[in-house]
Amino acid sequence: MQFKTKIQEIAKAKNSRIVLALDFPFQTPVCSQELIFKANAVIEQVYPYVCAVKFNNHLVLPLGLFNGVKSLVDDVHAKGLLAIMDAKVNDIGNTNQVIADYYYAAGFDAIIANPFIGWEDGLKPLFEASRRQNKGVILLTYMSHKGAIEGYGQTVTDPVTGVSLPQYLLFAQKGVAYQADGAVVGATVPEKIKAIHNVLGDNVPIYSPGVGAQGGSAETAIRAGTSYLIVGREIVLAENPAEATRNLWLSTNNLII
Ligand code: OMP
Repeated sequence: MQFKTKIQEIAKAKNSRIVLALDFPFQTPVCSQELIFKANAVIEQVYPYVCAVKFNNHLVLPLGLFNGVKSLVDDVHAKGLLAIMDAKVNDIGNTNQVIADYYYAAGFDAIIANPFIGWEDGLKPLFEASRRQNKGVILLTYMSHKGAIEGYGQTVTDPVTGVSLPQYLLFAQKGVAYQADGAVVGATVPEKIKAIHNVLGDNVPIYSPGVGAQGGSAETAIRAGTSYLIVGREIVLAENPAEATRNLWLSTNNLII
């Protein structure tokens, strides 16, 4: 089963479109045991309300992939959730494939990549390696921060068709052509979500970070076409992560998936 189908089934069963971003603030000296304990505690509290967990450098750098993160990925799976690696893969194809193979060996179900690198000798080997291992590739399409306009928002001319259009719409078209498992579009830019959703239709689900800490609204994003909300600090830094997640779940679970 493809990653996008797997996550859809879990989301439907749990009536949740929330992806937990398991990001903790910088802290030294690194105490791996404490960090793993904190991460386990958050997973334990929020798993009933989420469909997946996204990992970032926040945990891979201090813990290491096989020394700490893998045990958390195992824990995520044991809770019936999927694990996404936010590697923002952005290199030549051979390097991308090695990066992905390590993350997949640690058990990750999908990886986030940057489409600016292009297909031949860039994304293609990554997609091929991912398909072979039945893993998903999610492509950045319009990021949630202000500076995203400088890259994802620029007007470009498609070298194949000669047509001028916004970069993010060209990335959306490519996401459909590559049969990507998802497109990341910031919850902070609902008008872009709408425009990208028009191109993606039901083929590629939208993942939106930027709710809460970055100022985006979950409901507005969903109404614009988002399928999954990626939420970090609003949950992880909350006094009561379970309550914060449950509140977000309650405010979004009546919106049709
Ligand atoms: P919070 O802002 O704390 O909810 O975290 C958002 C998470 O989504 C972080 O892990 C970011 O690195 C990630 N993210 C964005 O915030 N914006 C993007 O455009 C893309 C991502 C991402 O790829 O997940």
